[in-house]
Amino acid sequence: MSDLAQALASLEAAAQADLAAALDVSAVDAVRVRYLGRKGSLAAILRGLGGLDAAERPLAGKLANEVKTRVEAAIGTRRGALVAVAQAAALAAERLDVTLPGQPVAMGRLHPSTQVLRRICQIWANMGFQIYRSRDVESDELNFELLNIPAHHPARDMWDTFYTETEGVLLRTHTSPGQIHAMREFHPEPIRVILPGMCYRYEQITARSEIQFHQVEGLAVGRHITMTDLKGTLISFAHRMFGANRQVRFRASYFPFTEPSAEMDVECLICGGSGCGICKQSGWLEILGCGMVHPRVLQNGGYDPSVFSGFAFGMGPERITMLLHRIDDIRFFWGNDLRFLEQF
Ligand code: 2U9
Repeated sequence: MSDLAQALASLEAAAQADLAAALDVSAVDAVRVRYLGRKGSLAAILRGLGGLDAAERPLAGKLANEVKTRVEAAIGTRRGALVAVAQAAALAAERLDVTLPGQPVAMGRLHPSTQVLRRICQIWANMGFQIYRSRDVESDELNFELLNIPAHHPARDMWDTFYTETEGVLLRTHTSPGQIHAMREFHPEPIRVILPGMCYRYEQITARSEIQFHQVEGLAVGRHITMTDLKGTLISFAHRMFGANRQVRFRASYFPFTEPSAEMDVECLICGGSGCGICKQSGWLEILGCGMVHPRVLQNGGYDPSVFSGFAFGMGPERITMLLHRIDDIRFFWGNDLRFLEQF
């Protein structure tokens, strides 16, 4: 027994001496392995416990544990001190190197419909049209009445509307009320404006229709503006937007605020006119509505329709984005799904 106590005492003394001599963390770790490791000195002593009398074993085990605990504590203390010294030395030596390359930041980008909306606006700006913004919450008067869509007129069925709890206040169903604002602001000067913005319709959400979507509408008012100006201007837009060689065609249509009214198609972007699933085998894609501003609407804007005339048009950037990128479901636009958005 006293032999064992002697061996433990000298083990502890040797470990303390080695620790005092250890000048870095790896030297301390080597001390741990040497004395406390599985093949270390303490393990060797403990294997000798088997040779003791059964009565002596508990006391011997206790002694060995006490030595082990003290040596472990000493190792921890020495290690902590050396780590602190090493850190202080590193801080002093390793100054901030501002020439190192920075951490790359994950860049966001514009929503696909914003990208197309901006391209459309840029083309119209290049053609001399000024961007005119107006409110999303509108009056019944501007959204409908002044656009020649009186209450109870069957044409109102073309726009399913979100009404607010305030009588006569609604979410605009098109950007057209902004054109009344523009006319009333600028008359009797001539106008060339485009109106990009969000519109709202109380509709079933399906692959083809959403309750919110953008529109870009345009308006030109002046003296001697004719249907020829409308056609030439819109053809020029289509060539800038879809390519200089694209065929376009106009079809007669109906809108309450224009007379005559038309829709413009471009040669199918997918098949080039030979017929495919996207253009329903027609070879044509409808991209906008247009017409000569109805005299009553000109009058509501403050212009004398016997002197002034104008043309107007409207298009849906989401629809155009879908055609350009072959997106087959409009719900992707406001679905906030990164798997969709990160493709653009
Ligand atoms: C005023 C005078 C005339 C704007 C027009 C259209 C035809 C049209 C739709 C196309 C796709 C909207 O996004 S869409 O669903 N627009 O077809 N818009 S003429 O005419 C106006 C507007 C205001 C004072």
